[in-house]
Amino acid sequence: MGKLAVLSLSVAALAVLIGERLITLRHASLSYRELTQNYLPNCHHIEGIEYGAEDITILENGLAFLSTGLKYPGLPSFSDDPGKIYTLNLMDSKMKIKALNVKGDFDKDSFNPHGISLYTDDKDGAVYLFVVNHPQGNSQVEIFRFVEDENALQYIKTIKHELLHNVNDIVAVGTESFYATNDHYFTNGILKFLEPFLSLPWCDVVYYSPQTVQVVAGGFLIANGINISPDKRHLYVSDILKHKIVVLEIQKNTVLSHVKEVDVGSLCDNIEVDRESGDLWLGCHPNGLKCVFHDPNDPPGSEVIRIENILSEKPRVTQVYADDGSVIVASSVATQYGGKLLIGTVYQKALICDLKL
Ligand SMILES: [Ca+2]
Ligand SMILES: [Ca+2]
Repeated sequence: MGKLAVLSLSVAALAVLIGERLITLRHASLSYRELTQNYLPNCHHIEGIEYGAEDITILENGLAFLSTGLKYPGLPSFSDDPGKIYTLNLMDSKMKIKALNVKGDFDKDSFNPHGISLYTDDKDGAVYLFVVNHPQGNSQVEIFRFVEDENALQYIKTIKHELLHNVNDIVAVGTESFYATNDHYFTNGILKFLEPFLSLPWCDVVYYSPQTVQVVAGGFLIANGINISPDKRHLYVSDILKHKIVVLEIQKNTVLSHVKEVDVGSLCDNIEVDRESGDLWLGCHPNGLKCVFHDPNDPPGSEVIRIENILSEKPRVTQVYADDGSVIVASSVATQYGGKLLIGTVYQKALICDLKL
């Protein structure tokens, strides 16, 4: 075969591959999906949140923690200021956020908080906040103790490990131990881009304790949110580009078994678990491409999905809220407390609504 023929065949093969990839990505990002509005009563934006509240979690007493100001490579961000953690007391009708002051030897200027998780120590009632942090684009986990009477975080320690290379979310299971999701396998920029483009399912879940660090589950396209059942027996992981929540059973901390996958029909990001019912609340991106490219004239929408009875044979998956982006853009987390639903976003506002009875 002549050189020209080889070249022509190679170009044709590449064009077919790229075409096939674009079709696959169009399906994975649900970019063709039409969203029907599904509103809740009495929604209003939370004053003071303008640059995202990517993750939110709530203490048993109704105090919500909001991780704000994320700067994530490849996604829009609209402020150069360092990120902050805020609290919002859902038992107080004023609904005013308060910035948590960080005490101790901690670099606040490079704080870039992402996924968060609370852990209450049964022994003394101390509350710990675990925060995924990306200073200078790196990945590490910060552990703080919450000092309630000062509305402050006492810095305790930073955890870095080669297995914790692209951490997205965490769930704390002890005062120094947690499970974490990596949302990419590669750390190099171009390879990171190619990974979802080629649908490489190489993302994983890592267990960390001071004694053991190891990969405990793999095969995710993009492992995003993670959380745990109230009885601490099951982990839930969102495989965002597969539109699935993966259920894993914890045999031992480092031995997990795959139980099932539940289709959610949306790109679900963080997972919050109702401590009484065990229901999962998911902040989801109804259209992944719009979320990445963010055209203000055609903004990404927001969607909240609830899963009831996830461990039963017939889990119930319900859409609780949907907006085309005219109210709230790029929802990444949803969590409820006392009849209120809080919705946070990757790079825009946060919303609070009344749940329908
Ligand atoms: Ca989280
Ligand atoms: Ca996330």
